Amino acid sequence: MHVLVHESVAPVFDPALLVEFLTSEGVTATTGALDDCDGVVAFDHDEALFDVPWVHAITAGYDDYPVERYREAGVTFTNSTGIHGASVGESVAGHCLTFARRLHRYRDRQHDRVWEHEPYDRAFTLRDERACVVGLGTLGQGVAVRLDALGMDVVGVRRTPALVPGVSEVFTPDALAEAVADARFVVLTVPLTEATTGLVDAAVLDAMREDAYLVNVARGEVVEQDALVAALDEGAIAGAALDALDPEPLPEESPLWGFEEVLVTPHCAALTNDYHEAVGALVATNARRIEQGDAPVNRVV
Ligand code: NDP
Ligand code: 7N6
Repeated sequence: MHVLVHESVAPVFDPALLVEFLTSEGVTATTGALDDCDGVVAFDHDEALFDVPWVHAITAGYDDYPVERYREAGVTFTNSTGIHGASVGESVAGHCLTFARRLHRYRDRQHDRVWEHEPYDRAFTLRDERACVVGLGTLGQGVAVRLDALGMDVVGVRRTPALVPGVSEVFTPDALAEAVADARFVVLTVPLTEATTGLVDAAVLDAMREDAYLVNVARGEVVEQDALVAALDEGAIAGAALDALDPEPLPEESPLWGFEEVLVTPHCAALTNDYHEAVGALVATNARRIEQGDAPVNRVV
């Protein structure tokens, strides 16, 4: 089994780090040309991947990969769901704490060397506030347990209405407007699919409280961005933390950069200095399983 680490991973981590990790796990791994490899670890699709028996995405989301064409070409395709609960959970807890404790505004003022309190009615605690987490898989559960630990009342939305740790009530997608109505924070942790494209539209934003914050760590296309800008402009919601945008990078002229109550981050909620190890552990497991004729974990097709 020879695994090739594709150059497309470079924006996330140095490909050599994953080669080194896989080698330490006893997996033959290299960078370079795609010839003669049994598997490729990639961040982006490339047409040459149709000629490789197995493709592993270093991401949980695979909306950018031509999954049906892999199936037709007989390519096994696996993803990296399961590794982002702690990183994204902590990022979202940070977003909520930032808005409640007003840290973004103090950091803004620090750059101007201004020592000044926020208006008295602005600061609050997360304790007893409600969060609605839309999508209760790895990300959603990672978010839910952390917000629950901060004393929040956490409800969630998923297709199968089973409870998960930290969540007091689960709604199905048809009841999204009802689920978000009482929440101070609405956190998006769903995959981008046909059903979730534009899921948060003007009607859902309208159903949210005027003092509510939207946190999007899913994909930009899950939110109708023009409707979000309108809701922020009109004060229909209080603000937003946006790690996933449409398009990425967010264009310089986007009005989203300019709102005081919007945090824009460059799709980094999951990034940690050991990301290559988390991906590498999945790749090593699958390299062994495929070699032994077992089904790989995280198989998409
Ligand atoms: P999972 O597959 O573990 O979880 C997905 C969850 O979404 C499941 O609970 C699923 O429901 C639910 N879901 C699916 N469709 C719908 C729908 N139409 N309405 C409501 N809920 C729905 O995925 P992950 O948690 O690993 O990742 C989720 C997404 O987050 C990724 O696809 C990716 O786009 C994004 N992501 C972003 C990161 C970042 O850096 N910002 C990092 C990692 C992922 P059910 O439980 O019923 O099946
Ligand atoms: C950069 C983020 C995912 O889907 O969007 C994330 O896993 C990846 C590593």
